[in-house]
Amino acid sequence: MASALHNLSSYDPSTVPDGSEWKIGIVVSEWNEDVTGALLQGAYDTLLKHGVQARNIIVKTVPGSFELVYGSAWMARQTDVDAVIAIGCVIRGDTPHFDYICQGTTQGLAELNRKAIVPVIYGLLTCNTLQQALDRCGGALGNKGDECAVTALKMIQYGRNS
Ligand code: DLZ
Repeated sequence: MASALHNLSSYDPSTVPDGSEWKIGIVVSEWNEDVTGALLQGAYDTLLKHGVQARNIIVKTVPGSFELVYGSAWMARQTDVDAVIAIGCVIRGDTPHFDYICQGTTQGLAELNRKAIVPVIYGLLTCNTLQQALDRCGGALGNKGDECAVTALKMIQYGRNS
């Protein structure tokens, strides 16, 4: 689907599994916390909407997006969650640091998925500007947190059916 016009909060609720028996871990980066807080809120509200009980949503913070890899690995290994949602926001600056953080975090989260302890959902915004991030955390293009919550429930079900 072309992302330019895709609203991240648009989905068919009838396709989303009931989450009332499942436990979800959410790992949130403190960098750009106005954005990551809004992403967290979107994910949290969407999980509740699909039956996940508040006591079964475990939220932990990490300092920056790069730490999402360790934080998600810890959550997957040390708790009994059925899926982990990793939430962060990297905004391009003046140096190549942006590229290294994005690549390191993305490859780390992908590696966790390959190890397949539980599904790890990619909630990292990689934006050129703050406005692009604001558009995707509850603004003009919806909320990527909503998308992550829906994806987590679908991936848990995927693992149960296979
Ligand atoms: C250092 C840094 C920079 C420059 N920018 C961001 C960012 O836009 N978003 C983010 O989540 N984290 C950033 N960080 C912090 C790194 O992710 C990481 O926390 C530090 O490099 C310490 O490992």
